[in-house]
Amino acid sequence: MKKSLIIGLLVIVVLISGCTSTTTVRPAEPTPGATTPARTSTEQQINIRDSNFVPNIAEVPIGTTVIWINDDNVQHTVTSVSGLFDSGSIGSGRTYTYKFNQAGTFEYSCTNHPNMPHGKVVVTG
Ligand SMILES: [Cu+2]
Repeated sequence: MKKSLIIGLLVIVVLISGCTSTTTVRPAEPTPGATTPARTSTEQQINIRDSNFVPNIAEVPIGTTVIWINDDNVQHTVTSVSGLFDSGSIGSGRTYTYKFNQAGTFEYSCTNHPNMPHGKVVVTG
């Protein structure tokens, strides 16, 4: 009689522990909308293609992050004429980003290829 009681208790303990083990901690799921935070600032893409900045003149609102993408098979640079920014050499398929926090016209060139047409970013306040 006592043996069956002990076995019964063991069964209960196993059942309880079995139940509690199902309440494992779930990995935190991202809340909807939290995957793209701070997407308030705008972005402008400029491709470097066939040794040209495309678009050659980009007009953007203040606070815009400009992303240059080198689509060529040679290295280019995005170098501000006024010295405000300089990407250094951008390899093929690589990018360079710069955020424009002031209004104005910002001309830039490629120091690797002085004959490349200069590009311009026109930042409007
Ligand atoms: Cu170049």
